Amino acid sequence: MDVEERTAFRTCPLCEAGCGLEITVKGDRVTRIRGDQHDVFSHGFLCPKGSTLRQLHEDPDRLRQPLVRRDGELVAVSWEEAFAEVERRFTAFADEHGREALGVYVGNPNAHNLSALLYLKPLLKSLGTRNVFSASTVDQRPKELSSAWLFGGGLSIPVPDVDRTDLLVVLGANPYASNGSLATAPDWPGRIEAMRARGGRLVVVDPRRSRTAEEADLHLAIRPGTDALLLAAVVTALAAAGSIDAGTAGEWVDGIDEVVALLAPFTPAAVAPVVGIDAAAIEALAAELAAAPSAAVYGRIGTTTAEFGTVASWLVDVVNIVTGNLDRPGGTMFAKAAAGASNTRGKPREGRALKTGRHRSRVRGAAETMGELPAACLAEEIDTPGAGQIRGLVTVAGNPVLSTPNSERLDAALGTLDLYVAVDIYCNETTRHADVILPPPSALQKGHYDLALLQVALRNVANYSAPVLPLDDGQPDEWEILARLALIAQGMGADADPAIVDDLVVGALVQAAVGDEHGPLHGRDAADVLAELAPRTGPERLLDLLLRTGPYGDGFGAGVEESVAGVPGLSLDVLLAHPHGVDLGPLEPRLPDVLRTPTGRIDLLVEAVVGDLPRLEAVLARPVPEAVLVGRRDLRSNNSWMHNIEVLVKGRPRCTLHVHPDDAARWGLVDGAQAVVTGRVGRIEVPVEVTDAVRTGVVSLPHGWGHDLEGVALGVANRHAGVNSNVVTDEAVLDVPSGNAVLNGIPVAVAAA
Ligand SMILES: Nc1nc2c(c(=O)[nH]1)N[C@H]1C(S)=C(S)[C@@H](COP(=O)(O)OP(=O)(O)OC[C@H]3O[C@@H](n4cnc5c(=O)[nH]c(N)nc54)[C@H](O)[C@@H]3O)O[C@H]1N2
Ligand SMILES: Nc1nc2c(c(=O)[nH]1)N[C@H]1C(S)=C(S)[C@@H](COP(=O)(O)OP(=O)(O)OC[C@H]3O[C@@H](n4cnc5c(=O)[nH]c(N)nc54)[C@H](O)[C@@H]3O)O[C@H]1N2
Ligand code: SF4
Ligand SMILES: [Mo]
Repeated sequence: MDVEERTAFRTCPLCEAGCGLEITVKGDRVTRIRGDQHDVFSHGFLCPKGSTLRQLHEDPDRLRQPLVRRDGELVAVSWEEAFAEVERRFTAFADEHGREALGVYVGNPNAHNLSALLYLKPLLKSLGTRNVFSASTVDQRPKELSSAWLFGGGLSIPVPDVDRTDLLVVLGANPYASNGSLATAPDWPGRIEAMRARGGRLVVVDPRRSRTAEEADLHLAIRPGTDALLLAAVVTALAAAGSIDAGTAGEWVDGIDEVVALLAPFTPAAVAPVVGIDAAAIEALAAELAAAPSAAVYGRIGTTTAEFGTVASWLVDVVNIVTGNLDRPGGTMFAKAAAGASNTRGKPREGRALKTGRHRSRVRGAAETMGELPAACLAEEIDTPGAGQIRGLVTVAGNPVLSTPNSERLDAALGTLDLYVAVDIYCNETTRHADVILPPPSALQKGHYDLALLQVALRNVANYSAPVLPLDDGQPDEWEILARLALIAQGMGADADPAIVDDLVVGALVQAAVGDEHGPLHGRDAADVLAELAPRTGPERLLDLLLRTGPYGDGFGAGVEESVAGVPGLSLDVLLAHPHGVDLGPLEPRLPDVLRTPTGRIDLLVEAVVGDLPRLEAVLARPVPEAVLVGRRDLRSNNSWMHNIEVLVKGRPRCTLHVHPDDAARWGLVDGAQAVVTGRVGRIEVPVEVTDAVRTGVVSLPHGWGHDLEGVALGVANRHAGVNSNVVTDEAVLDVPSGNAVLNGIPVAVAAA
C-alpha cells in the first residue's frame, strides 16, 4: 500500500539562525529536508547541519529508552521504572545529604527548546538548591549582565542592524561558521555580502583570518583577550578627535563624560603593544566609526569568554552609543519579540537594579549571577570535602565534560557522585557518569518556538512549528520529563501527574498577566482567561498565552487587531495558520520605552564595570605570553554533540591545531604531525595544521571534541574522536564581574610530540 507523502515546516533548532526547514515525510519517515523557500526569515537558506535532523532522529545511538545503572552498567528500562528509580535515589539522597548537596547544570540546547524554556524554572525551584550552573557562564553571561545593567534586561541586547548598516565591525565572532549568535538571523553570509554589495564595509577583529575575516575589507589580527583594551582605546581616540556624539539616543544616556575620563589611560599608544594592533590603525578604526553614516559594532564569543568579558561587552555598547549608533537603523537596535520578552512587560522605563553576588560559591567564594554560580566552579564544588559539598547532580541538555574548563578534573569529580540524573538524548562524555538518563524525544517530535532567540533577532518575526513526527509509544514529551522530575523533587512521587506542574505554571503566568497594569489582561478574571486557553495544555498553552499578551497579541480581544498588515493580532492559532512564520517587519527604534532600568535611562557608569577597570589597566604592564590558545567553530559541527552524524564528520579531520608557519618552525612542528599543548591544568596531543590564518603567538583548536572516553555510546563520534581543548583551559581564571570562564587566550606551551 502506498503511504501518503506530506510536507511539514519546522524551524531548525540547532543553532541561533533559526532557519525554516521544509520536511517531506512518508508515513513516519522523513524522506527529505531542505530550506523552506517561503520562510519569512530564512527564504530557503540552510547550512549543512539543517538537513541532518533526519540523521539525528534516526541515529541508532540516540536514546529512545531511559537508562538506569544496575551493578555498574547502564541498562535500558521502562519509563515507569526509570522515574521510580529517580524517586528512590532522590529521596535517599535528600534524606542523607540535604538539598544543598545537589548541583544542577543546564546546557545550551535548552535555549532552543520551548519545553525547557518554560519548565526548567519550576524544576530548578523544586530541586531547592542554589548550586545552579549553566552553559551561560561558559558563554554569554558577560553580555547578559552588561545589558541588564545598561538597559534593564539580560536579553535587552542591541543587535547589529546588518541589513541596513554602512559599517559592520565584528569582534570575536565568525558568523560564516557559527551563523551568528546573540544576533539571530538566517544567512549571515548572504546578509554580509548584500551589505558589501551596497557599499557597506566589513571590519573583522580576530586573531585568526576566519572565513568572516576573509570576506572583510579590513582584518585586524588582535592579540587574544585584549578586545576590552582595543575598544577602550577607540573611545579615547574618539574623544581626542572630538568625535563623541551620542546622537538621538544620547538624550537617554548618562555618564558619557565620566566614562571618557575613566578610559583616558587607555590611549591607542598605550594599548597598542599589548593588543598587537598599531596605534594608527586603532585611530583609523575610531575615525571610520565616527565618519560612517551608520555603523554597528558587534562582539561575540571571542569577547565574552575572555578575561575581561564584561568590560568588553559593555564597551561594545559604549562605542555604539558614543558614535550615535544605538537604536537607529543601520546601528545596533533592540528587537521587539512577539512573546516572552521582559522589555515589553510591565511599566516602561521602570525596573530594579540587577544585583550579583547575592550568594557565593562555597569553595572559592565566586559571586552568583542571575541565580547561577560559574560553571568553572562545578568541579571544585564536587571534589572539595566539607559542609555543603555537592554530592548529587542533575544535568539537562549539557555536556560540561567537553564544554567547561579543566574538564579532566570535572570528569573525575563526576565519577565520585552519589546521585546523578541526566536528561539527555545521548550517553556521552558527561552522561556516561549518570545513574539515570532520561531521554527526551528527538527535535522532529517536539513543537518549536524560539522564545529566547527571537528576543535578539535582526528582524521581528514569529514562527511556531508543530511536531513533525509523533512521539514513540510511551515516550513522554520533554516538558513532561522536567515536570515529573519537579514533582519527585517536591516529594509528590514518581507517579504524580505532570499536569499539576503545567497548571501551576500557566496559573502563575495568567496571574502575572492580569496583574500587569500595562498589559491587555489587566483586571481580567484569571479563571476566564484560563478557560479561553482551554483545551490546550503544555508548552503550546503557555506559548498561546505569551503570544496573546505580547506586543502583537490579540490580548484576548483587548490587544491589537492587526499584528501586521493583513494578519490578525497574534495567537498560537494565527501562527498555526502561517506555517512559514509571520514577518513583523524590520527593527524599529525602541528608546526609551525598551528600558527597564531604575532611572528609566541608560547609566553608563556601571559599578561592577568601573570597578574592573583597574584590573584591565594592570594588563598594560603584564608580559605577553609566548603562546596562547583560542577556539574556533566549524560550519559542520555544533558544540560537542553533532559529531555522531557521519555526513557531518566525514572528510578531513576538523579537530586540528592551527599554528602559524613561523611558530611551527620555532617550535619544531610539522604539518600533519602531533603537537603537545600544555597549559597550567592539563596537556593534550593534537595533529598540527600549519596555516598563516592564525597570527603568530596564537594557536587555535575547536572545542567539543574528545569522544574516545570509556563508556561513551557514540559509535560515529568515537571513530572521529578528536581532542578535548578544555583539558587545557583553566578553571581558576574568570572574568571577575560575571564569573564567566575564560576559554580564549589561554597561556600554553607548544612542542612537537
Ligand atoms: N574551549 C571552549 N569551550 C567552550 C566554548 C568555546 O568556544 N571554547 N563554547 C562554549 C559555549 S558558547 C557553549 S554554549 C557551551 C556548550 O556547552 P554545553 O551546553 O554543556 O554542551 P553542548 O555541547 O551544547 O551539549 C549539549 C548536550 O545536550 C544534549 N542534547 C541535545 N539536544 C537535546 C535536547 O533536545 N534535549 C536534551 N535534554 N538534551 C539535548 C546533547 O546530547 C549534549 O549532551 O560550550 C562552551 N565551551
Ligand atoms: N557551526 C557551528 N555553529 C555554531 C556553534 C557551533 O559549535 N558550530 N555554536 C553555537 C554557539 S553555542 C555559539 S555561542 C555561537 C558562537 O558564535 P561565534 O561567536 O561566531 O563563535 P566562533 O565561530 O567560535 O567565533 C569566535 C571567533 O573569535 C575568535 N577569537 C578567539 N579569541 C579572540 C579574542 O580574544 N578576541 C577576538 N576579537 N577574537 C577572538 C576566534 O578566532 C573565532 O574566529 O555559535 C553557535 N553556532
Ligand atoms: S544555520 Fe543553524 S538554524 Fe540554519 S540550518 Fe544551519 S544549523 Fe540549522
Ligand atoms: Mo554558546
